[in-house]
Amino acid sequence: MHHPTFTRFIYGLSALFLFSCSSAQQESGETAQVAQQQLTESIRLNQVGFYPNATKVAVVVGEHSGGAFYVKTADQQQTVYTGQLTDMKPGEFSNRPTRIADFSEFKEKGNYVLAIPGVGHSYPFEIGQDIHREAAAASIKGFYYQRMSTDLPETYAGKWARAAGHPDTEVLIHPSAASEQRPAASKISAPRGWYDAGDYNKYIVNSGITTGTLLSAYEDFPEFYKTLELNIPESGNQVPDILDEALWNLRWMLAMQDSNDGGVYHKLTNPSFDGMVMPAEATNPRYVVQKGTAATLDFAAVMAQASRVFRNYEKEFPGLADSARTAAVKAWNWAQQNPNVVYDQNSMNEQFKPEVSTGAYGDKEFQDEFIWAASELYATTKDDSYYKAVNMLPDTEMPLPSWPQVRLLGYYTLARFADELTPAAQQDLPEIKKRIIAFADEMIYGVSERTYRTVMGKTEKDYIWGSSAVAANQGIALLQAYQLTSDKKYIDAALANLDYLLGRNATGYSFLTGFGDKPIMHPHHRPSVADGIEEPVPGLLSGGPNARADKQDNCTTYTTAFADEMFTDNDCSYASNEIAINWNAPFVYLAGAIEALQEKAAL
Ligand code: 9MR
Ligand code: 9MR
Repeated sequence: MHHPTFTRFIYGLSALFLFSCSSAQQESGETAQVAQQQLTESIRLNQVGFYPNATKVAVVVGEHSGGAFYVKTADQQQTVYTGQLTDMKPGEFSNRPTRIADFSEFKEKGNYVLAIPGVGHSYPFEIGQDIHREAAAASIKGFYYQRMSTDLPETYAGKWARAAGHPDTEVLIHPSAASEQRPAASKISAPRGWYDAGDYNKYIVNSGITTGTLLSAYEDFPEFYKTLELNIPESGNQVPDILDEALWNLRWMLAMQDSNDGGVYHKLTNPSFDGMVMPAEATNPRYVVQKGTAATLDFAAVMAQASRVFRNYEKEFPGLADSARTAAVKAWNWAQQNPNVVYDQNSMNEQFKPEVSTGAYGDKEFQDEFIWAASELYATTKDDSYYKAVNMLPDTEMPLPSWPQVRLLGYYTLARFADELTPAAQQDLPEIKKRIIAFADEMIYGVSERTYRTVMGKTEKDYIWGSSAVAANQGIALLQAYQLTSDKKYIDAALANLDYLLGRNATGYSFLTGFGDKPIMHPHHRPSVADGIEEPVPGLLSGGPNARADKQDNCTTYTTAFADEMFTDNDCSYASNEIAINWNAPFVYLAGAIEALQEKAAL
């Protein structure tokens, strides 16, 4: 049985087989010349496909004389569109020659390849409506595969079925987290949640932005998500699957709050990373560590948002919205009393044993967490005091969201509920909207001059650890501007970043497992490494190129040193090829939002 997310992959393989057969029977003339072309990885395009009326761009990399390109039917029998490559431009980071094939004018639905004499033909791709629907669904389903404390039976997980790992019902209080009511080595129960990434720990800070982004996807596009079925155990209940999935993590997060004081533990973790084994085999002791301001405020924000969202599902989850709201308020109050508790793993390790060496997610600056938590609490309760408790516009910065930087998540929420807010926020809203639009304008400035024509890759700074989330979060910011203006240029730019993630990039990979003809196959992801199945767990987003990756993970398989190419599809590479929930979530938003908006934007 083929898993549905692999159909495009399988299709690609059979199409390649077709090409090699057809090239055996050659005719003469130009058509035959093009038909002789072999598959080339030098043509970079969204390997999943294109909407009929959207911009359609491929980038051709390498020495070449230019001239014509051809869009041909997938069997290569018919040329359906002829265009001219642009003049050569050297890549911004590598200096490699690049040319653009723009076939936006061609709008017929179907399956095609792009062929360039002297270069070869591209992977087959599809033009059609709903072209990213499967990827949008699979990237949420990716969270299901990350579920802790439960079996993944074959009915839902297909060949990636596995036994439950990490019950987390007897979690030790680490000495750094000891309190009078909960002394060191006493136990709490905090099951469920998602594995953070390729490792088996769960971290509140990273869960915060992740879960918030998924809930925002739903809040922005509820009608779309009501129709998106994922084949998870809860499918078929009255609740959209994306919310059922989010709830798996929310239930865990709730258990991370100390009900005695409202503070939230920074993470639930082993002392050190597990080996590359399946979840059920990873049985090291688990701890909750020190409470912190970042964790507690991120928790407050997410619980306030969850309360708002699940208020509409009172019948299915009686009391959930109230519990989430109470938890959010308690967390907020703790942070008011403890506004500057940094999680500093090194100094914690100097004081307490056992030492903890798993992911730190140590943020030292909490202004943005206060803004986000205040925005969510205010939007949910309409109580002015939250809004007034923080300086919402402390400076003119518009930092792209990432795990240590959540200011804009607050602004997005304020913009989303602009019409329902009290006068306290009304005075700032025009400015907040203006800044979101200006931020988007700044991102798209110069994009048509860039070699890959994507917002992603404007500067080397985009290629950090988890750069795929930079691309996806830029896409989200662009979509906020689209929602505010209905100006198509913003959704076009967001779509170009989705093209980037699915193949139009300097590495030539599709970064979403199971999608495209050259998807990553060897992510740093323990189940994918240990399960003995060739294909990695589907619907997971690789971190992507990272200018400093070779120095961070010391893998020896990097082949270039250029920022946009510093990537290796090898499971040794946690600095360029790990998967993580905070990278998947913005992909979910980006792909889902574009699907939801395709009609309005006439894509
Ligand atoms: O598997 C770990 C991954 O999730 C982290 O992102 C990464 C950086 O903290 O560390 C990985 O674990 C490695 C550890 O740091 C060093 N020894 C090898 C571990 C597995 O490759
Ligand atoms: O995403 C995190 C990245 O910003 C940091 O530079 C990196 C090193 O501290 O850690 C990344 O987060 C990892 C976390 O610490 C442990 N789980 C895997 C995460 C993704 O690699």
